[in-house]
Amino acid sequence: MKYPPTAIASRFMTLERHIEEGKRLHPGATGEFSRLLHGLSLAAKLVWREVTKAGLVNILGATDRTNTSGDVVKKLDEFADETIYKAMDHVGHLCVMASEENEDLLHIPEQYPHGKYVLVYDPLDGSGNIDANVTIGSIFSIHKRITASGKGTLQDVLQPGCKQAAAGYVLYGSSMMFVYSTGQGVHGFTLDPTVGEFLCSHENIRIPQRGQIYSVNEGNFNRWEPAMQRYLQYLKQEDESTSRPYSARYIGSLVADVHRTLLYGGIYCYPGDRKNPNGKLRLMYENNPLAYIVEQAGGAASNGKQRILDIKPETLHQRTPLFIGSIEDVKLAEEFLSGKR
Ligand code: P6P
Repeated sequence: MKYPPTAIASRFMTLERHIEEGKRLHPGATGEFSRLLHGLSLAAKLVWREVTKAGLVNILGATDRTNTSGDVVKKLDEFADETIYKAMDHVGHLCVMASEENEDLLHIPEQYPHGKYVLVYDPLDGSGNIDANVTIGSIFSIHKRITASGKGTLQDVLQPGCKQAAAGYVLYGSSMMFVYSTGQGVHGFTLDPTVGEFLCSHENIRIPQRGQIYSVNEGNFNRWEPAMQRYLQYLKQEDESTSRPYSARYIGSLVADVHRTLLYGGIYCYPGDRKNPNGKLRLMYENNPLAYIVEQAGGAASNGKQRILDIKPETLHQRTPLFIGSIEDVKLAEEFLSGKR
């Protein structure tokens, strides 16, 4: 062949073309879905533009608000939340949205058509790291509505993660990445800012069956249940035959820690503890979309006892513990937590 296929494909495999070609894999796909994902990629670029100049303009720092989860709301949190909502509210394919930054549902303005999808998102995860210029990201989850028509309801939103139609995340780091899945594997795109296009850089990401990295905030060690403490001590023991000790990596930005786990393998844990029995991370717009992505890449995600994607949500901002990563690592964690080890 005149040109090596990879060189040409990545240069011309834009996110838009990938979504379009993926559409052909979905019988009966109407193109609504593609326009939805395209709208999200536009919103991501608008957020990226502010994130990259955050240090230069007065958009760093915190507002005087805390959100539903008790986190201090950063100015960029607010900007990202509003940007995603306004980029998506008029596309005509959504019946309702929900976001970490808003207690209640985000309804579609009356004047715009209501579509058959639901968007749930964390506009800027890891925002505690913004002022330190550490990688942060946006996380999104898309469901098909359950109600027939009109204004979307909580019933349309509170669906188990296994019902997701698509999920993904955006990384605002050393480069900007858009990682998504519609159930046909996981694909990563890197923004080429010179042309403003997301180009395919990570086609069909597969997570290693087992890794040698654990990612957890060990500052909470003394609050953990003994089984969780035993699990971590096991990973730190010297045993070449089982490739231990593992290395510790913790960025403190969920989307960055999970992305590294997706590429390198290993496990990210945010366990419950005696102060916060359900941990810190939210099911609907953090754990579910990331669990969908990691499972699509051949990994696993559990709350320590149950598959994340099988959890029936009760409330919009509910938290669950999270153990996510290589399938063998998540299984081992569950064995410790269930007392089998
Ligand atoms: P801790 C950021 O606020 C976040 O929700 C995740 O991005 C991150 O992984 C986690 O909290 C860090 O929490 O308790 O380790 O500081």
